[in-house]
This record gives sequence, structure tokens and C-alpha cells, in this order.
Amino acid sequence: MSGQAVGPRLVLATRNPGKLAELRRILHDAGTGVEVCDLDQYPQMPEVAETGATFADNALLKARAVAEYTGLPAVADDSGLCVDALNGMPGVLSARWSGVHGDEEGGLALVLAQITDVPAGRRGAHFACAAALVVPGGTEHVVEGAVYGCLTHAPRGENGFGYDPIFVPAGSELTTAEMSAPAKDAISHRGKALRALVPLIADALPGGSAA
Ligand code: ITT
Repeated sequence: MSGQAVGPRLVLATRNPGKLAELRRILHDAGTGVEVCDLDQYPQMPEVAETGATFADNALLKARAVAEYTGLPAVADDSGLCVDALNGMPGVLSARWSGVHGDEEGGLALVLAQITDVPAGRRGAHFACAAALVVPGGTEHVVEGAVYGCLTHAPRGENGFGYDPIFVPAGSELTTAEMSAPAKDAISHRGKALRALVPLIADALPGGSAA
């Protein structure tokens, strides 16, 4: 066959650059065979209010809104840090824990301050992610992933984003901000959820293939 085959298109429904980089990377590494675009191409698209009570509710809200606005199949993730000593908070409120949506440094500093006196044995936490696929006029799927570990007393590492500098996955001595991108993707909540979504993407978008 001559010329470049044009695969099916999928829009990644996030405005968080750290998440976008991971979503692109994980889908690429999983070999979906779909062409991926993002919301930079839709600057007029209004913000979607994250009013859901669960990660799955919010992921579906975002994916539905973006699929409707763009007319393209959309993948959205909703994710966050759940801290045992804070009864699972910040959870779905992770992105605006400081009071300002997207203030990642403020949210991290506040979580650390809130658990200052919590001793090492009780600093358990996990990252959770729900990833949704919505095809306009077609199917909807939501899958989930989690990674368990504990929180440090001070930030360490420059990679990743958000709460990565204070999260040490079980079995590791490094924070996820000290890990390479492939090492984080292999164990992360987002990596697990997105890899579970890949066969569903391949089914829903004829021409895409899961390697
Ligand atoms: P979109 O809704 O546009 O995707 P957002 O940042 O609002 O972007 P969420 O509502 O899902 O996304 O909030 C996720 C927050 O949880 C994110 O801002 C981080 O603070 C935190 N978070 C999620 N995954 C993380 C990860 O892998 N590493 C560090 N922090 C993470």
C-alpha cells in the first residue's frame, strides 16, 4: 500500500500537562494504533465542572463532554491521591486541595502539613485513577487502577507532577518523582487503568489495534 495510513482519531480530554504527557506515552507504548490529539486544538471548549462523587463519575463526565464537543471518541482520566490518615482525602478533590484548581505545589504542601505528626507506620496512601472512553453515539467504558505506598516527610525528585515528590510506592525506596517515566508508567494507577482501556479502544475504534 502506498502513502501513509490514517488511523482512527482519539482526543485526550485533559488540560493537565503532566497527565497529558503520561496519557500520550502510555497509549503510545501500548501500541493502540490510533492517532491521538488533545484539547489544545479546542481552546474554546469550556471547562467541565468535576461534580462527581467518584473518580469514575468524573472521568465519564469529562469524556462525555469532550466527545460531545469534538465529535470524536474521547479518553479522560480522573485521578488523585487518597491518604489513609486523612480518611481517603484529598481523593477526587486532589486537583483543588489548596483551594485553587491546578495549584499542585499548594496541594502538596497542605497535605504534608496536615500529616506532619503522623508517624512512619501510619503514612499509607494510594493514587487512584479511573479512565473513561466515550465514543459519540456509541459505547462508554470506565476502568480503574491504583498504586499503594506511603508518604514521605519532605518532597524528593523532579520528575512527574502533582503529589509525585511525596509518594513512595510499596516495594520502592524512590518517590514517583525520582523514578524514570517508564518505571512510573509500569506501576502507576494511570498506567494500569490505561492499559486496561487499550483493548476496549481497539474494539471501539475499528482500525486501531492493541499490540
Ligand atoms: P483534567 O481534569 O483536565 O484532566 P486535573 O488536574 O483537574 O486535569 P484531576 O481532576 O483528575 O485532573 O486531578 C488530578 C490531581 O491528582 C492532579 O492535579 C494531581 O494533583 C493529582 N494526581 C493525579 N495523578 C497523579 C500522579 O500520577 N502523580 C501525582 N499527582 C497526581
